[in-house]
Amino acid sequence: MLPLVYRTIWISDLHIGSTQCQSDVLLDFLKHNESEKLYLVGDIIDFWALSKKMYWTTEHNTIIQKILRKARQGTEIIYIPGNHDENVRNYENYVFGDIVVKISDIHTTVTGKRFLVVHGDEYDVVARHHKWLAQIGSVGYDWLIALNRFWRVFRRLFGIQSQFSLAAYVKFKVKNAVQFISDYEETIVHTLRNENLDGVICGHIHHAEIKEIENFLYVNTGDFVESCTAIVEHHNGELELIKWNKKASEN
Ligand SMILES: [Mn+2]
Repeated sequence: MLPLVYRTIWISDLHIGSTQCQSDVLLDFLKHNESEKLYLVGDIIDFWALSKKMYWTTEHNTIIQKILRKARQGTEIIYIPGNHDENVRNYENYVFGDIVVKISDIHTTVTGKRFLVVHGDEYDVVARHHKWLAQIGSVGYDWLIALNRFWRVFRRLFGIQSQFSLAAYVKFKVKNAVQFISDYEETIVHTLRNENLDGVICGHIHHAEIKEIENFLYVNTGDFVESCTAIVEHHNGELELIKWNKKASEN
């Protein structure tokens, strides 16, 4: 299968160096998708996780090599650090193996639309003011839903009568997660909508989206931890959300 070629690709929240990174899917994505310009929108290498436990597989090495090779072969690569790789923020405008580090960037589409590209943790009130809480809160709610399903089966199997309703707890968590996402989107859009921009392209909350809010395009790249998503710009300037799974490339 020939690689798909886009004008621009945005990926974020890869969390390389943590056990959470879906490195096989990510590598497969990098193999089958090329672009003139590639944005790495933060939380690329997870230094938080690495500082707790050294975890670096050969696949993680291959991913880094693959990205560096793209840069060498002419893809313009811009690395915008996130909060899990915030130490890279000290290297603004440095060039590492043809990859430029920027705190944020303005991307202009082929049709002239202007987007601020930023990781986005600065718009997350929780991450900004309660770093420890954000670290605990990074447990995904999809995971809770799976746990709830398991708990229900388990209870039925063993006839357990439980006062504790995990379902209610999960519902509460999910409601909070949904509320968190909408608060985040609202904060970002309200902060940026008078800045002479057509929209924002960010990551951070691991929830991919292309959505118009009050005439402002809110775009989120998602992650390669749970959803394995990316945002691409086609040669006509159209933005698309892509969900990658390994099977898609085998056809
Ligand atoms: Mn982040």
